Amino acid sequence: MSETVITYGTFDMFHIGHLNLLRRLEALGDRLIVAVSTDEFNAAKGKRTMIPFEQRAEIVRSIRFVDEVIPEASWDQKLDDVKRHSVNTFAIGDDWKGRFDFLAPHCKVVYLPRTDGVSTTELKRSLNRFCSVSREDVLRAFDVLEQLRRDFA
Ligand code: C2G
Repeated sequence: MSETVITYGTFDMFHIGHLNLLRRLEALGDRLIVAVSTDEFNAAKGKRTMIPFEQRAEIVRSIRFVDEVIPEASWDQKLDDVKRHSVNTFAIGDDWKGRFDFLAPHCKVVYLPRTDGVSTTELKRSLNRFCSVSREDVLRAFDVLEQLRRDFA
């Protein structure tokens, strides 16, 4: 009897926190379905994504222990998904603890610990810091240019 697990998420800028979660889900069953939030649904969630849906879905689909990727287009599709795919376990990170207990009459509901220290939001902040040039860098560059101008005047 196959044990089907389903989870939902944006999976923007795919990182080790996402991979750790999906790897743990693999251990909960023998078939893993991942519902990836569409760009439109992310807008409804108030989330701006860096990577468009098709690419986020393709990255998740390429993970060897993911068996199927479906779009997550609304908050209200979970129960239909559980029934349509004969899901045995719904699982998601514990930042959602309690939010999906309404599924408990239809399947096991599991909240797994998140991976500390990594998030898409933090990655975006680090990227901004990495790419932004500080005022001090600009002033230092002008000083060097000014010195070069004097040296070669
Ligand atoms: N996650 C994690 N550790 C992190 C970051 C994320 O375990 N450091 C987990 C989240 O708990 C979630 C999954 O990875 O289970 C995907 O996270 P997001 O892409 O942020 O998805 P989210 O916005 O939580 O969307 O209907 C449910 C929503 O679509 C969930």
